[in-house]
Amino acid sequence: MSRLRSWDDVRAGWDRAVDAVVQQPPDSVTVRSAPLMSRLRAPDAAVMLAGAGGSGKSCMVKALTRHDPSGADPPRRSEEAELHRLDVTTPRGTRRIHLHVPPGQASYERDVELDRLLSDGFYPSGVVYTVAFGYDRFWEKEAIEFAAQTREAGGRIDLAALRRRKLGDENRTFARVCRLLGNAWHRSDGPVWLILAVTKTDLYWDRIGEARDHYIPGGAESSDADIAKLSHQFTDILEALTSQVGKQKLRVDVVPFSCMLENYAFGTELTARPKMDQADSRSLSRHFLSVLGERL
Ligand SMILES: Nc1nc2c(ncn2[C@@H]2O[C@H](COP(=O)(O)OP(=O)(O)O)[C@@H](O)[C@H]2O)c(=O)[nH]1
Ligand SMILES: [Mg+2]
Repeated sequence: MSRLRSWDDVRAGWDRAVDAVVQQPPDSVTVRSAPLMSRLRAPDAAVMLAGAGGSGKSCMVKALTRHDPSGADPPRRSEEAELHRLDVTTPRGTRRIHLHVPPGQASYERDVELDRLLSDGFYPSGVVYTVAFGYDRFWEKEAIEFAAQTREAGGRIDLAALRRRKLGDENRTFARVCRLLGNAWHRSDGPVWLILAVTKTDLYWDRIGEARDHYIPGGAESSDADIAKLSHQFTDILEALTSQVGKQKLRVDVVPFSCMLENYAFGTELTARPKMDQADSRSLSRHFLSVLGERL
């Protein structure tokens, strides 16, 4: 009988990804947009890329398909569901995947698209879920509201406050997606996988161990009581999903990711800068792709 993966195994996978930054692995997996001519071909796998708004989904798609994420079009709030037809080439061959990206913000469009994707009979065989350790971008309207609320409550807007707010939002979005996923995957026959992509790690590379312990059950508790509570909430949701779907059927990986080095700012105030260089960030992207390639 095969041994079931434990959370320690998941943690060891994370540590391998962190080591990859030093080792600079070669390219083993490449992704490109499917050529126009062959777009009608049925996909080998349907994959969903989900995560809260501003957690880095669009940048990840651009980086993985080798478009410069900081290039031409400015970042914007995604209102509509996107479908990317991608050819992923691994040492085992090329697989056509349909990558569905529902909008991340709590919105009517998001709910409709999530319900559609995860309704009876259709379910993704894999999900990449982006989480940003509280460094999700605030879109303009949200930032104004948050600033007003904080001022009214007599609070201070600092990095800790911004992160607490975003980690709370992240848990709510994750809970909703996991509820839908749990039901869809519970009914499905085949094996399924979830890769939690912990994005923007360049911004907190000096505290990368804390990010690991925040997202993988059984890690050390944060010394900040609010963060510790948020972490428990997150890992409870993850554990509930794995027990609902079953550890035999659901493979979970938690992998650090970074795809562009950009300052994190709130309004005009700079709150964090990248703490790694471009080569390290590329190594993380490459390692992430190799994990994705293994699941396909
Ligand atoms: N430092 C840093 N910033 C990132 C990274 N990925 C995304 N961002 C920033 O986060 C913002 C939101 O990312 P985006 O991909 O649009 O998020 P989405 O709403 O999930 O699609 C981007 O405009 C970037 O400013 C990253 O790897 N590192
Ligand atoms: Mg987007």
